[in-house]
Amino acid sequence: MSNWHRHLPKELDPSEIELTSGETLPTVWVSNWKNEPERTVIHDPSLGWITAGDLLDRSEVIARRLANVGVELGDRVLLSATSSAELVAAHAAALRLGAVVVPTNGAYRADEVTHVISDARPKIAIVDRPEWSDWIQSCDPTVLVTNPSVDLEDGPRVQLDQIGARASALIGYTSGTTGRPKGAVLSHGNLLSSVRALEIAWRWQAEDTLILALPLFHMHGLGVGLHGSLAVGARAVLLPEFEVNEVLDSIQKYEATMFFGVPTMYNRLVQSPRAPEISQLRLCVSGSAPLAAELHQRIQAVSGQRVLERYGMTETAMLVSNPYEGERRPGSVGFPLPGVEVRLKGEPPEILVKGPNVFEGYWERPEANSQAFDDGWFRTGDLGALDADGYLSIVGRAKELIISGGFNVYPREVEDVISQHEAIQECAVVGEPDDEWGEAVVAFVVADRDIADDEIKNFVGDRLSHYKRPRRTYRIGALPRNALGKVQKHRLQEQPII
Ligand code: MLC
Ligand code: AMP
Repeated sequence: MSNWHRHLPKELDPSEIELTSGETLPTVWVSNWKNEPERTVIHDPSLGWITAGDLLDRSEVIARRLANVGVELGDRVLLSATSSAELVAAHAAALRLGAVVVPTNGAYRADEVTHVISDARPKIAIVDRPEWSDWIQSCDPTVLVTNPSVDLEDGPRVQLDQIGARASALIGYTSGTTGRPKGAVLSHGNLLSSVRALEIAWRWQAEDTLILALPLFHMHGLGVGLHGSLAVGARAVLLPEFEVNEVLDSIQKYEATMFFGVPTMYNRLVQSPRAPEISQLRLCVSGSAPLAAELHQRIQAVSGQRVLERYGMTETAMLVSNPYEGERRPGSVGFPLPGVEVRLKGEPPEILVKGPNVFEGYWERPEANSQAFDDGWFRTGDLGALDADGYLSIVGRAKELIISGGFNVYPREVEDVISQHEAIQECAVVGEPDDEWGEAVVAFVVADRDIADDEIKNFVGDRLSHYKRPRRTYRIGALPRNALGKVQKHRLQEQPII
């Protein structure tokens, strides 16, 4: 299935499309910045508008500082901070130097941080949470820790923008279909081809202004929102958190044209009496989790806005999107993006993908890599169906994954923590349908005494990110198991609650 011509403007001949030009993210960004240094590109929450020239200079200064402390081509640089122009400059600096950025969720607690540190072995960590310093240094005292402004000594001039499209740009931690979080290594070619496809499909232009309230440490905010804006030479207004009135005020104030969000954000927006204000945007995109058809229709009823739903993954960047022109079908993710091939295989049918955007493998995980690919096709772990018009829908998951408010939660990780609780004999964690979060994390436990929801919530919250905490805990007599002793999660809801 590769009917991606359905994304192209009528005047564009498919043979003219070049997604992989051999360039890298920073060579494209730097060329834009040099062409128009006075142009405003990023709106920082406290500093206001930052120009292309500022980013060019600032990223060079930081790159020199990084090189001065020994960061070399291919070294990993961990980045985790609230959205700011400083973070953008640090990100660009690391990439310009040929280092590999490891974006890391700021909600991570000690064990999650030390897992990434010991696995990726970064040379430096640029973070804005003081408690992380101790966690990082306790795990690897050789990692230098600094803040997003990278207040290190200035260094001499260094060669920048020297690497090629095949060089690694990012390692995004994800559990994939199984196991502990592993690093998906994405090259510049992967990431650039993906934003080029979006540029064409979504008619993204230099005149656009995006309201970017997504965090800059996952594919959606970073790989789509930030990378796309910088590659197109457009503007992005960074909001450090998602707050409905702040988003709506920013749309007015900065004459925004686009908003990208997860379904939970749209659910909150549509409840505001000011929701009709989103009608003035040229494009609203939803992704990272299923957008309920009912929510899609409600947004349209309230604001006239036909949200464009798309589908992507950490390992692949963006894969499939509803069309800019033509029907944006509620409950469907649309057609493969330019360059992307999609097929369904097996029973139930799993979505397999190929394309210049698809990563080459997980960081130092040869075994996981051989399971992740099927004859060159990447196995998404998502189940799909195609309708008669060629629209793809995601109908389920073959992988054990809960998506809560757009963040991924791996039940196994939460189960491992709950099992350490003194009163718990065994437990199983699943996602429950939830109007606000899409899915809510809930735990079923076998315990020798009553267990309050808050007890498990706090126990997990001390050890894992806040969004992994079970919202509810149900005490049951025994976990349902099959003849082989495997827990039957689909039968948990049938169990009598004690
Ligand atoms: C916050 N909370 C969550 C949560 N976010 N609980 C479950 N799931 C979440 N995602 C908790 C808080 O800790 C708090 O708990 C309570 O819920 C209310 O918090 P809030 O202040 O209302 O939440 P807020 O900070 O506004 O965050 C909501 C959100 C955020 C939707 C803005 O979750 C978010 O930024 N989501 C986007 C995730 C994202 O970027 N995903 C992209 C992945 S890339 P308490 O106990 O204090 O009340 C990807 C690939 C692709 O998937 O295709 O894009
Ligand atoms: P991540 O590992 O954070 O990149 O999450 C990727 C997963 O998010 C995919 O494998 C899907 O299960 C899910 N996902 C992303 N976009 C959508 C969407 N539009 N609809 C349903 N699921 C989605």
